[in-house]
Amino acid sequence: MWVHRRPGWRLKESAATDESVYLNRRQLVAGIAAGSMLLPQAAQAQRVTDDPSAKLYPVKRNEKYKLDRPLTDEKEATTYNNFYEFGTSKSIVRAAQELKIRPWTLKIAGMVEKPFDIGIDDLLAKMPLEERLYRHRCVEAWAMAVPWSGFPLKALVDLAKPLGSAKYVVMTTFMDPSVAPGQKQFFYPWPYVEGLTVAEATNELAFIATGIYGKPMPKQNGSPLRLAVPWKYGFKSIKSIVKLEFSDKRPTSYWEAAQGSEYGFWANVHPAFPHPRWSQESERMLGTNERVPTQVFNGYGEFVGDLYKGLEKERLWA
Ligand SMILES: Nc1nc2c(c(=O)[nH]1)N[C@H]1C(S)=C(S)[C@@H](COP(=O)(O)O)O[C@H]1N2
Ligand SMILES: [Mo]
Repeated sequence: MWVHRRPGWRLKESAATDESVYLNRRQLVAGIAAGSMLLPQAAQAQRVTDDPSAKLYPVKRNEKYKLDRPLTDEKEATTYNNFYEFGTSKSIVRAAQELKIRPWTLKIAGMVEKPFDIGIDDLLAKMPLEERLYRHRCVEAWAMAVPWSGFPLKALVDLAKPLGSAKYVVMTTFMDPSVAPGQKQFFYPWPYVEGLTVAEATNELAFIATGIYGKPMPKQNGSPLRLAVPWKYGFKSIKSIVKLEFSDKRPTSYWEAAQGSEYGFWANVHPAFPHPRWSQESERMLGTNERVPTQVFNGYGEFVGDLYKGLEKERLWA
């Protein structure tokens, strides 16, 4: 995932992240006081969090969404990231901790009955939270399988009350170069924007993830609101959303604006449509590095295949 001016994907793949970022500082101090740095596993795993939604998790798993492969190791899925706001490498965990996730306001705008703002904690209290096991396939050909917590995007669309004339849902990431140094790079079309048709957004698979592995979403994975559309390439799954706008015009999404010859609006996964610079026939699982064949719609054709009937002339596959 790069434009020719920024060969970020060629950077080292090792996502070595200093675990100390995650240690609960009080436990760390207590550990030192007790004369031992050997914290129990559970304490090691516990992340520092300024996220007041922690008490909401874990949420009940919806067993309808099955995986064909083992879950990716939590450490891998939460330390190997794409979040260009914080840098073009995969190791942006530390930089992303600068993001302030409270207060956090989501703007509902555009073609709706009545535009409104809603605070993240009010929204979380209104939405039907559940856990889903989903695959994730980055256009760069790495993949993972993770337990997201969150709610169907349809529940949020219903809350927003779009007008019948709205055709697209346009989502936007926060814009603040003072916390996200990547946004100082003028040749990227900030802020990050993504869009779905209203039909896609209300498909049962479209999910707003607010947590992962039974805990609130880490900042590096797109806290506090992040899209998960597992039949599309990963770049559609926009992170840290601040605005949901309804429109009758198709938006130009971030990667389309950055490199339209390589990334399109629909970006549905298909093994037989190569990226101009690499094959999409297989993918590499984070953690195990196992190579597995890529599937049409990332294996979710039974849910979403009907969405594209009559659109065969479009560039449906990234
Ligand atoms: N705002 C924003 N959202 C983003 C990105 C980004 O750079 N900025 N990267 C996308 C890409 S290319 C992928 S593969 C996924 C990565 O999500 P993860 O880091 O949680 O695995 O986030 C997507 N959402
Ligand atoms: Mo990606």
